[in-house]
Amino acid sequence: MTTLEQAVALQIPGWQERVKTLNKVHGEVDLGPVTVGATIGGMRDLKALVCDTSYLDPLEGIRFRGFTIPEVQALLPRPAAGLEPYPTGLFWLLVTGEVPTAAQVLELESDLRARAEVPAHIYDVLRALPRDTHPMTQFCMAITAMQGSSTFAARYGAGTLPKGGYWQPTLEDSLDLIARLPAVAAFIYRRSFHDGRVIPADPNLDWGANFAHMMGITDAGYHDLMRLYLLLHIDHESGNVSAHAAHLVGSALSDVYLSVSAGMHGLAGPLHGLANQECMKWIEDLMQQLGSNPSPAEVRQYAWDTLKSGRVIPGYGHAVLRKTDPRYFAQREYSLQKGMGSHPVVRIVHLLYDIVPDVLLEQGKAKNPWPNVDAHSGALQVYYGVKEQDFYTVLFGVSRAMGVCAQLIWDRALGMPLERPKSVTLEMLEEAAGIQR
Ligand code: HAX
Repeated sequence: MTTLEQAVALQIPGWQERVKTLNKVHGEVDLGPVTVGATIGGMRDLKALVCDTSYLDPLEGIRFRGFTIPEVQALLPRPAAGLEPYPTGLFWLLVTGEVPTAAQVLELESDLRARAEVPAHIYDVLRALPRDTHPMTQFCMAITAMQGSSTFAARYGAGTLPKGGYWQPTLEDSLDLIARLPAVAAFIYRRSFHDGRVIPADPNLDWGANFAHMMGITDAGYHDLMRLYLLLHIDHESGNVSAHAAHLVGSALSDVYLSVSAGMHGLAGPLHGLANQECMKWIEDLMQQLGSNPSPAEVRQYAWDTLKSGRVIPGYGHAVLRKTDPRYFAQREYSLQKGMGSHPVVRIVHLLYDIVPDVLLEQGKAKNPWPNVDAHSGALQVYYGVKEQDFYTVLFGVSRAMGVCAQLIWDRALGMPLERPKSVTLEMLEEAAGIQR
Protein backbone atom coordinates (compact mmCIF):
# COMPACT_ATOMS: atom_id res chain seq x y z
CA MET A 1 0.00 0.00 0.00
CA THR A 2 1.31 3.45 -0.94
CA THR A 3 1.69 5.78 2.05
CA LEU A 4 0.88 9.47 1.95
CA GLU A 5 4.56 10.37 1.81
CA GLN A 6 5.23 7.91 -1.01
CA ALA A 7 2.20 9.17 -2.97
CA VAL A 8 3.54 12.74 -2.80
CA ALA A 9 7.13 11.76 -3.53
CA LEU A 10 6.10 9.92 -6.70
CA GLN A 11 4.41 13.00 -8.09
CA ILE A 12 6.89 15.72 -7.26
CA PRO A 13 9.31 15.32 -10.21
CA GLY A 14 6.51 15.66 -12.80
CA TRP A 15 5.06 18.75 -11.12
CA GLN A 16 8.50 20.32 -10.73
CA GLU A 17 9.09 19.84 -14.45
CA ARG A 18 5.82 21.61 -15.25
CA VAL A 19 6.77 24.57 -13.05
CA LYS A 20 10.21 24.72 -14.66
CA THR A 21 8.79 24.77 -18.19
CA LEU A 22 6.20 27.42 -17.32
CA ASN A 23 8.78 29.59 -15.63
CA LYS A 24 11.62 29.22 -18.11
CA VAL A 25 9.74 29.00 -21.41
CA HIS A 26 6.45 30.78 -20.79
CA GLY A 27 7.35 33.18 -18.02
CA GLU A 28 6.38 36.21 -20.13
CA VAL A 29 2.84 35.04 -20.99
CA ASP A 30 0.36 37.76 -20.03
CA LEU A 31 -2.39 36.76 -17.58
CA GLY A 32 -4.30 40.04 -17.84
CA PRO A 33 -4.04 43.63 -16.72
CA VAL A 34 -3.21 44.90 -13.25
CA THR A 35 -5.70 47.72 -12.84
CA VAL A 36 -5.64 50.64 -10.43
CA GLY A 37 -8.92 49.24 -9.03
CA ALA A 38 -7.32 45.89 -8.23
CA THR A 39 -4.24 47.50 -6.69
CA ILE A 40 -6.22 49.67 -4.27
CA GLY A 41 -9.11 47.23 -4.01
CA GLY A 42 -7.65 44.24 -2.20
CA MET A 43 -6.26 42.60 -5.36
CA ARG A 44 -9.63 41.15 -6.38
CA ASP A 45 -9.39 38.90 -9.45
CA LEU A 46 -5.62 39.37 -9.70
CA LYS A 47 -4.20 36.02 -10.77
CA ALA A 48 -1.15 36.18 -8.56
CA LEU A 49 -1.11 32.84 -6.72
CA VAL A 50 -0.78 29.19 -7.69
CA CYS A 51 -2.85 26.58 -5.88
CA ASP A 52 -3.67 23.07 -7.00
CA THR A 53 -5.32 21.69 -3.88
CA SER A 54 -8.61 23.38 -4.72
CA TYR A 55 -10.12 25.91 -7.13
CA LEU A 56 -12.96 28.33 -6.44
CA ASP A 57 -15.17 29.10 -9.40
CA PRO A 58 -17.32 32.21 -8.79
CA LEU A 59 -20.47 30.50 -10.02
CA GLU A 60 -19.88 26.86 -9.26
CA GLY A 61 -18.09 27.16 -5.92
CA ILE A 62 -15.27 25.05 -4.61
CA ARG A 63 -13.75 21.98 -6.23
CA PHE A 64 -11.24 19.97 -4.24
CA ARG A 65 -8.67 18.62 -6.71
CA GLY A 66 -11.39 18.81 -9.34
CA PHE A 67 -14.16 17.26 -7.24
CA THR A 68 -17.30 19.09 -6.07
CA ILE A 69 -18.55 18.70 -2.50
CA PRO A 70 -21.20 16.08 -3.39
CA GLU A 71 -18.60 14.16 -5.40
CA VAL A 72 -16.17 14.19 -2.50
CA GLN A 73 -18.93 13.06 -0.15
CA ALA A 74 -19.73 10.16 -2.46
CA LEU A 75 -16.14 9.14 -3.25
CA LEU A 76 -14.24 9.33 0.02
CA PRO A 77 -14.17 6.41 2.47
CA ARG A 78 -16.42 6.81 5.50
CA PRO A 79 -16.53 5.18 8.90
CA ALA A 80 -19.07 2.37 9.29
CA ALA A 81 -20.94 4.38 11.90
CA GLY A 82 -21.20 7.64 9.95
CA LEU A 83 -22.96 9.25 7.03
CA GLU A 84 -20.08 11.61 6.33
CA PRO A 85 -16.58 10.67 5.08
CA TYR A 86 -13.39 10.89 7.09
CA PRO A 87 -12.11 14.50 6.80
CA THR A 88 -8.61 13.01 6.84
CA GLY A 89 -9.53 11.33 3.53
CA LEU A 90 -10.03 14.79 2.08
CA PHE A 91 -6.64 15.85 3.43
CA TRP A 92 -5.19 12.88 1.55
CA LEU A 93 -6.99 13.96 -1.61
CA LEU A 94 -5.77 17.56 -1.26
CA VAL A 95 -2.17 16.47 -0.74
CA THR A 96 -1.97 13.76 -3.38
CA GLY A 97 -4.70 14.60 -5.89
CA GLU A 98 -5.84 10.98 -5.58
CA VAL A 99 -8.93 9.58 -3.90
CA PRO A 100 -7.59 7.41 -1.09
CA THR A 101 -8.65 3.84 -0.45
CA ALA A 102 -10.22 2.98 2.90
CA ALA A 103 -6.97 1.25 3.88
CA GLN A 104 -4.95 4.39 3.11
CA VAL A 105 -7.25 6.57 5.21
CA LEU A 106 -7.12 4.12 8.10
CA GLU A 107 -3.33 4.10 7.87
CA LEU A 108 -3.30 7.91 7.96
CA GLU A 109 -5.73 7.88 10.89
CA SER A 110 -3.45 5.51 12.77
CA ASP A 111 -0.39 7.65 11.95
CA LEU A 112 -2.20 10.72 13.33
CA ARG A 113 -3.20 8.80 16.47
CA ALA A 114 0.48 7.98 17.05
CA ARG A 115 1.45 11.65 16.72
CA ALA A 116 -1.39 13.10 18.80
CA GLU A 117 0.44 13.78 22.07
CA VAL A 118 0.53 17.52 22.70
CA PRO A 119 3.74 18.80 24.35
CA ALA A 120 2.91 19.44 28.03
CA HIS A 121 4.09 23.05 27.95
CA ILE A 122 1.29 23.94 25.50
CA TYR A 123 -1.23 23.36 28.26
CA ASP A 124 0.89 25.49 30.60
CA VAL A 125 0.88 28.28 28.02
CA LEU A 126 -2.90 28.08 27.73
CA ARG A 127 -3.40 27.89 31.50
CA ALA A 128 -1.33 31.05 31.89
CA LEU A 129 -3.92 32.99 29.89
CA PRO A 130 -7.08 34.42 31.43
CA ARG A 131 -9.91 31.96 30.80
CA ASP A 132 -11.88 34.61 28.94
CA THR A 133 -9.12 35.11 26.35
CA HIS A 134 -10.82 34.66 23.00
CA PRO A 135 -10.55 31.00 21.94
CA MET A 136 -9.00 31.99 18.60
CA THR A 137 -6.28 33.94 20.41
CA GLN A 138 -5.63 30.87 22.54
CA PHE A 139 -5.63 28.65 19.46
CA CYS A 140 -3.10 30.89 17.66
CA MET A 141 -0.86 31.03 20.72
CA ALA A 142 -0.94 27.26 21.19
CA ILE A 143 0.05 26.67 17.56
CA THR A 144 2.87 29.20 17.77
CA ALA A 145 4.04 27.71 21.07
CA MET A 146 4.38 24.29 19.41
CA GLN A 147 6.93 25.73 16.98
CA GLY A 148 9.79 24.37 19.05
CA SER A 149 8.91 20.89 17.84
CA SER A 150 9.24 21.74 14.15
CA THR A 151 11.31 19.14 12.32
CA PHE A 152 11.72 21.58 9.42
CA ALA A 153 13.11 24.35 11.64
CA ALA A 154 15.48 21.93 13.40
CA ARG A 155 16.86 20.46 10.18
CA TYR A 156 17.07 23.82 8.41
CA GLY A 157 18.83 25.31 11.43
CA ALA A 158 21.29 22.42 11.50
CA GLY A 159 22.11 23.01 7.84
CA THR A 160 21.18 19.44 6.90
CA LEU A 161 18.28 20.22 4.61
CA PRO A 162 18.82 20.60 0.86
CA LYS A 163 16.18 22.69 -0.94
CA GLY A 164 14.82 19.68 -2.81
CA GLY A 165 14.07 18.04 0.52
CA TYR A 166 12.10 20.87 2.16
CA TRP A 167 8.76 19.20 1.55
CA GLN A 168 9.49 16.12 3.66
CA PRO A 169 9.86 17.81 7.08
CA THR A 170 7.00 20.10 6.03
CA LEU A 171 4.83 17.01 5.66
CA GLU A 172 6.14 15.72 9.02
CA ASP A 173 5.31 19.00 10.75
CA SER A 174 1.90 19.07 9.07
CA LEU A 175 1.01 15.60 10.28
CA ASP A 176 2.21 16.37 13.81
CA LEU A 177 0.25 19.60 13.91
CA ILE A 178 -2.95 18.13 12.45
CA ALA A 179 -2.74 15.20 14.87
CA ARG A 180 -2.51 17.53 17.88
CA LEU A 181 -5.03 20.20 16.95
CA PRO A 182 -8.21 18.42 18.12
CA ALA A 183 -6.78 17.92 21.61
CA VAL A 184 -5.59 21.53 21.75
CA ALA A 185 -8.94 22.90 20.55
CA ALA A 186 -10.90 20.61 22.89
CA PHE A 187 -8.72 21.76 25.81
CA ILE A 188 -9.52 25.40 24.97
CA TYR A 189 -13.23 24.57 24.72
CA ARG A 190 -13.39 22.74 28.03
CA ARG A 191 -11.28 25.26 29.92
CA SER A 192 -13.03 28.33 28.53
CA PHE A 193 -16.60 27.11 28.78
CA HIS A 194 -16.80 24.01 30.95
CA ASP A 195 -15.11 22.45 33.96
CA GLY A 196 -11.63 22.35 32.40
CA ARG A 197 -11.52 18.56 32.78
CA VAL A 198 -9.37 17.01 30.05
CA ILE A 199 -11.12 14.15 28.27
CA PRO A 200 -8.58 11.69 26.90
CA ALA A 201 -8.78 10.60 23.26
CA ASP A 202 -10.72 7.45 22.48
CA PRO A 203 -8.46 5.16 20.41
CA ASN A 204 -11.54 3.65 18.74
CA LEU A 205 -12.69 6.93 17.24
CA ASP A 206 -11.51 8.58 14.06
CA TRP A 207 -9.72 11.93 14.10
CA GLY A 208 -12.90 13.95 13.48
CA ALA A 209 -15.15 12.10 15.94
CA ASN A 210 -12.39 12.15 18.54
CA PHE A 211 -12.37 15.94 18.43
CA ALA A 212 -16.07 15.96 19.31
CA HIS A 213 -15.49 13.31 21.99
CA MET A 214 -12.69 15.35 23.61
CA MET A 215 -14.96 18.39 23.63
CA GLY A 216 -17.20 16.24 25.82
CA ILE A 217 -19.92 15.45 23.29
CA THR A 218 -20.98 11.83 23.04
CA ASP A 219 -23.88 12.17 20.60
CA ALA A 220 -23.04 10.15 17.47
CA GLY A 221 -25.08 12.67 15.45
CA TYR A 222 -22.66 15.42 16.48
CA HIS A 223 -19.69 13.20 15.62
CA ASP A 224 -21.12 12.91 12.12
CA LEU A 225 -21.75 16.65 11.92
CA MET A 226 -18.16 17.24 13.03
CA ARG A 227 -16.90 15.14 10.10
CA LEU A 228 -19.05 17.18 7.72
CA TYR A 229 -17.89 20.45 9.30
CA LEU A 230 -14.22 19.49 9.07
CA LEU A 231 -14.73 18.42 5.47
CA LEU A 232 -16.47 21.59 4.33
CA HIS A 233 -14.10 24.17 5.84
CA ILE A 234 -10.84 22.56 4.82
CA ASP A 235 -9.72 24.51 1.74
CA HIS A 236 -10.91 27.39 -0.45
CA GLU A 237 -8.00 27.82 -2.87
CA SER A 238 -5.18 30.10 -1.75
CA GLY A 239 -6.34 33.71 -2.11
CA ASN A 240 -8.50 33.74 1.03
CA VAL A 241 -6.99 35.50 4.03
CA SER A 242 -6.09 32.41 6.08
CA ALA A 243 -4.49 30.45 3.24
CA HIS A 244 -2.79 33.49 1.76
CA ALA A 245 -1.40 34.62 5.12
CA ALA A 246 -0.01 31.13 5.72
CA HIS A 247 1.48 30.98 2.23
CA LEU A 248 3.03 34.44 2.58
CA VAL A 249 4.63 33.67 5.93
CA GLY A 250 5.66 30.22 4.70
CA SER A 251 7.36 31.81 1.71
CA ALA A 252 9.99 33.17 4.11
CA LEU A 253 10.66 29.49 4.99
CA SER A 254 8.91 29.95 8.30
CA ASP A 255 7.85 26.45 9.33
CA VAL A 256 4.36 24.97 9.39
CA TYR A 257 3.64 26.08 12.98
CA LEU A 258 4.48 29.72 12.29
CA SER A 259 2.75 29.71 8.93
CA VAL A 260 -0.46 28.04 10.10
CA SER A 261 -0.55 30.31 13.13
CA ALA A 262 -0.35 33.31 10.78
CA GLY A 263 -3.22 31.86 8.79
CA MET A 264 -5.25 31.39 11.96
CA HIS A 265 -4.67 35.01 12.94
CA GLY A 266 -6.30 35.94 9.64
CA LEU A 267 -9.12 33.45 10.11
CA ALA A 268 -9.94 35.20 13.39
CA GLY A 269 -11.08 38.35 11.55
CA PRO A 270 -14.83 39.10 11.36
CA LEU A 271 -14.82 39.44 7.58
CA HIS A 272 -13.31 35.94 7.31
CA GLY A 273 -13.67 32.98 9.70
CA LEU A 274 -15.03 34.91 12.67
CA ALA A 275 -18.15 35.51 10.56
CA ASN A 276 -19.60 32.23 11.91
CA GLN A 277 -19.48 33.63 15.45
CA GLU A 278 -20.77 37.00 14.27
CA CYS A 279 -23.59 35.34 12.41
CA MET A 280 -24.86 33.44 15.44
CA LYS A 281 -24.57 36.56 17.61
CA TRP A 282 -26.61 38.43 15.00
CA ILE A 283 -29.28 35.71 14.98
CA GLU A 284 -29.29 35.62 18.78
CA ASP A 285 -29.86 39.40 18.88
CA LEU A 286 -32.61 38.97 16.31
CA MET A 287 -34.33 36.37 18.47
CA GLN A 288 -33.96 38.51 21.57
CA GLN A 289 -35.63 41.41 19.78
CA LEU A 290 -38.25 39.51 17.80
CA GLY A 291 -38.73 36.20 19.58
CA SER A 292 -38.18 32.73 18.16
CA ASN A 293 -40.86 32.90 15.49
CA PRO A 294 -40.47 36.28 13.78
CA SER A 295 -42.48 37.22 10.71
CA PRO A 296 -40.68 37.71 7.36
CA ALA A 297 -41.49 41.44 7.54
CA GLU A 298 -39.84 41.72 10.98
CA VAL A 299 -36.73 39.87 9.78
CA ARG A 300 -36.53 42.09 6.73
CA GLN A 301 -36.68 45.19 8.91
CA TYR A 302 -34.03 43.73 11.24
CA ALA A 303 -31.70 43.17 8.24
CA TRP A 304 -32.30 46.72 7.04
CA ASP A 305 -31.62 48.09 10.54
CA THR A 306 -28.26 46.31 10.50
CA LEU A 307 -27.34 47.83 7.14
CA LYS A 308 -28.53 51.29 8.14
CA SER A 309 -26.36 51.16 11.25
CA GLY A 310 -23.33 50.73 8.97
CA ARG A 311 -22.71 47.06 9.77
CA VAL A 312 -22.46 44.11 7.41
CA ILE A 313 -24.85 41.17 7.54
CA PRO A 314 -22.57 38.35 8.64
CA GLY A 315 -22.63 35.15 6.62
CA TYR A 316 -23.65 36.89 3.41
CA GLY A 317 -21.49 38.02 0.52
CA HIS A 318 -18.15 36.79 -0.75
CA ALA A 319 -15.07 38.21 -2.42
CA VAL A 320 -15.05 35.55 -5.17
CA LEU A 321 -18.35 33.64 -5.13
CA ARG A 322 -21.27 35.04 -7.08
CA LYS A 323 -23.88 32.49 -6.04
CA THR A 324 -24.91 30.62 -2.91
CA ASP A 325 -21.90 28.89 -1.44
CA PRO A 326 -22.20 25.12 -2.02
CA ARG A 327 -20.85 24.71 1.52
CA TYR A 328 -24.01 26.51 2.68
CA PHE A 329 -26.16 24.17 0.59
CA ALA A 330 -24.37 21.08 1.96
CA GLN A 331 -25.20 22.17 5.51
CA ARG A 332 -28.76 23.14 4.62
CA GLU A 333 -29.30 19.76 3.00
CA TYR A 334 -27.80 18.01 6.02
CA SER A 335 -30.12 19.90 8.36
CA LEU A 336 -33.17 18.96 6.28
CA GLN A 337 -32.08 15.32 5.91
CA LYS A 338 -31.65 15.04 9.66
CA GLY A 339 -35.02 16.66 10.35
CA MET A 340 -33.52 19.74 12.02
CA GLY A 341 -35.67 22.16 10.02
CA SER A 342 -38.12 22.88 12.82
CA HIS A 343 -35.43 23.87 15.36
CA PRO A 344 -36.00 27.62 15.98
CA VAL A 345 -32.45 28.68 15.05
CA VAL A 346 -32.27 26.44 11.97
CA ARG A 347 -35.68 27.73 10.93
CA ILE A 348 -34.50 31.33 11.21
CA VAL A 349 -31.35 30.54 9.20
CA HIS A 350 -33.58 29.15 6.45
CA LEU A 351 -35.91 32.14 6.67
CA LEU A 352 -32.94 34.50 6.34
CA TYR A 353 -32.07 32.80 3.05
CA ASP A 354 -35.47 33.89 1.70
CA ILE A 355 -35.05 37.49 2.86
CA VAL A 356 -31.45 38.72 3.17
CA PRO A 357 -30.38 38.35 -0.50
CA ASP A 358 -33.32 40.57 -1.56
CA VAL A 359 -32.40 43.17 1.07
CA LEU A 360 -28.77 43.20 -0.07
CA LEU A 361 -29.82 43.40 -3.72
CA GLU A 362 -32.12 46.28 -2.89
CA GLN A 363 -29.31 48.06 -1.06
CA GLY A 364 -27.23 47.58 -4.20
CA LYS A 365 -23.75 47.45 -2.70
CA ALA A 366 -22.74 43.82 -2.23
CA LYS A 367 -21.59 42.12 -5.43
CA ASN A 368 -22.81 38.82 -4.04
CA PRO A 369 -26.00 38.87 -1.95
CA TRP A 370 -25.98 35.11 -1.30
CA PRO A 371 -25.03 33.24 1.87
CA ASN A 372 -21.57 31.81 2.47
CA VAL A 373 -20.49 28.87 4.64
CA ASP A 374 -20.71 30.90 7.85
CA ALA A 375 -24.43 31.66 7.47
CA HIS A 376 -25.37 28.11 8.38
CA SER A 377 -22.65 26.47 10.43
CA GLY A 378 -23.53 28.00 13.82
CA ALA A 379 -27.13 26.81 13.69
CA LEU A 380 -26.00 23.19 13.41
CA GLN A 381 -23.73 23.65 16.42
CA VAL A 382 -26.59 25.15 18.42
CA TYR A 383 -28.79 22.20 17.44
CA TYR A 384 -26.34 19.87 19.19
CA GLY A 385 -25.97 22.14 22.20
CA VAL A 386 -22.64 23.78 21.29
CA LYS A 387 -23.80 27.31 21.96
CA GLU A 388 -20.47 28.94 22.76
CA GLN A 389 -20.22 31.16 19.69
CA ASP A 390 -16.71 32.37 20.48
CA PHE A 391 -15.52 28.83 19.86
CA TYR A 392 -16.95 28.43 16.37
CA THR A 393 -13.93 29.84 14.54
CA VAL A 394 -11.67 27.37 16.33
CA LEU A 395 -13.75 24.55 14.79
CA PHE A 396 -13.19 26.23 11.42
CA GLY A 397 -9.47 26.56 12.21
CA VAL A 398 -8.94 22.86 12.96
CA SER A 399 -10.31 22.10 9.52
CA ARG A 400 -8.61 24.96 7.64
CA ALA A 401 -5.25 23.97 9.10
CA MET A 402 -5.39 20.81 6.98
CA GLY A 403 -5.95 22.74 3.75
CA VAL A 404 -3.24 25.23 4.62
CA CYS A 405 -0.82 22.38 5.39
CA ALA A 406 -1.60 20.67 2.08
CA GLN A 407 -0.81 23.96 0.32
CA LEU A 408 2.41 24.47 2.29
CA ILE A 409 3.63 20.95 1.45
CA TRP A 410 3.25 21.74 -2.24
CA ASP A 411 4.75 25.22 -1.88
CA ARG A 412 7.86 23.45 -0.63
CA ALA A 413 7.71 20.62 -3.14
CA LEU A 414 7.55 23.10 -6.02
CA GLY A 415 10.18 25.41 -4.55
CA MET A 416 7.80 28.38 -4.45
CA PRO A 417 9.89 31.51 -3.84
CA LEU A 418 9.65 34.29 -1.29
CA GLU A 419 6.47 36.28 -1.91
CA ARG A 420 7.33 39.90 -2.51
CA PRO A 421 4.84 41.94 -4.56
CA LYS A 422 5.68 45.51 -5.49
CA SER A 423 3.95 48.44 -3.84
CA VAL A 424 3.53 51.84 -5.43
CA THR A 425 2.67 55.21 -3.97
CA LEU A 426 -0.76 56.78 -4.35
CA GLU A 427 0.93 59.49 -6.40
CA MET A 428 2.23 56.88 -8.83
CA LEU A 429 -1.29 55.54 -9.26
CA GLU A 430 -2.53 59.08 -9.93
CA GLU A 431 0.23 59.57 -12.49
CA ALA A 432 -0.70 56.30 -14.16
CA ALA A 433 -4.30 57.48 -14.26
CA GLY A 434 -3.27 60.82 -15.80
CA ILE A 435 -4.41 62.83 -12.76
CA GLN A 436 -2.63 66.20 -12.36
CA ARG A 437 -2.13 67.32 -8.75
N1 HAX B 1 -23.60 43.04 4.36
C1 HAX B 1 -23.52 44.36 4.09
N2 HAX B 1 -22.72 44.89 3.17
C2 HAX B 1 -22.01 44.04 2.43
C3 HAX B 1 -22.07 42.66 2.59
C4 HAX B 1 -22.90 42.16 3.62
N3 HAX B 1 -22.97 40.86 3.90
N4 HAX B 1 -21.24 42.07 1.69
C5 HAX B 1 -20.66 43.07 0.99
N5 HAX B 1 -21.14 44.25 1.45
C6 HAX B 1 -20.70 45.61 1.03
C7 HAX B 1 -19.23 45.75 1.33
O1 HAX B 1 -19.01 46.06 2.70
C8 HAX B 1 -18.85 46.86 0.38
O2 HAX B 1 -19.29 48.06 0.94
P1 HAX B 1 -18.44 49.42 0.74
O3 HAX B 1 -18.49 49.67 -0.73
O4 HAX B 1 -19.18 50.43 1.55
O5 HAX B 1 -17.05 49.14 1.23
C9 HAX B 1 -19.74 46.56 -0.84
O6 HAX B 1 -20.81 45.75 -0.36
C10 HAX B 1 -19.01 45.81 -1.94
O7 HAX B 1 -18.40 44.67 -1.37
P2 HAX B 1 -18.17 43.34 -2.25
O8 HAX B 1 -17.23 43.72 -3.35
O9 HAX B 1 -19.46 42.71 -2.61
O10 HAX B 1 -17.50 42.39 -1.19
P3 HAX B 1 -15.97 42.29 -0.78
O11 HAX B 1 -15.27 41.40 -1.72
O12 HAX B 1 -15.36 43.65 -0.56
O13 HAX B 1 -16.08 41.61 0.67
C11 HAX B 1 -16.91 40.09 2.25
C12 HAX B 1 -16.45 40.27 0.81
C13 HAX B 1 -17.08 38.61 2.50
C14 HAX B 1 -15.86 40.64 3.19
C15 HAX B 1 -18.27 40.83 2.43
O14 HAX B 1 -19.23 40.24 1.60
C16 HAX B 1 -18.74 40.82 3.87
O15 HAX B 1 -18.32 41.66 4.65
N6 HAX B 1 -19.63 39.83 4.25
C17 HAX B 1 -20.05 39.69 5.62
C18 HAX B 1 -18.97 39.01 6.45
C19 HAX B 1 -18.84 37.54 6.07
O16 HAX B 1 -19.81 36.82 5.96
N7 HAX B 1 -17.59 37.08 5.91
C20 HAX B 1 -17.30 35.69 5.61
C21 HAX B 1 -16.98 35.47 4.14
C22 HAX B 1 -16.68 34.03 3.82
C23 HAX B 1 -15.46 33.58 4.54
O17 HAX B 1 -14.36 34.02 4.33
N8 HAX B 1 -15.66 32.73 5.49
O18 HAX B 1 -14.69 32.42 6.34
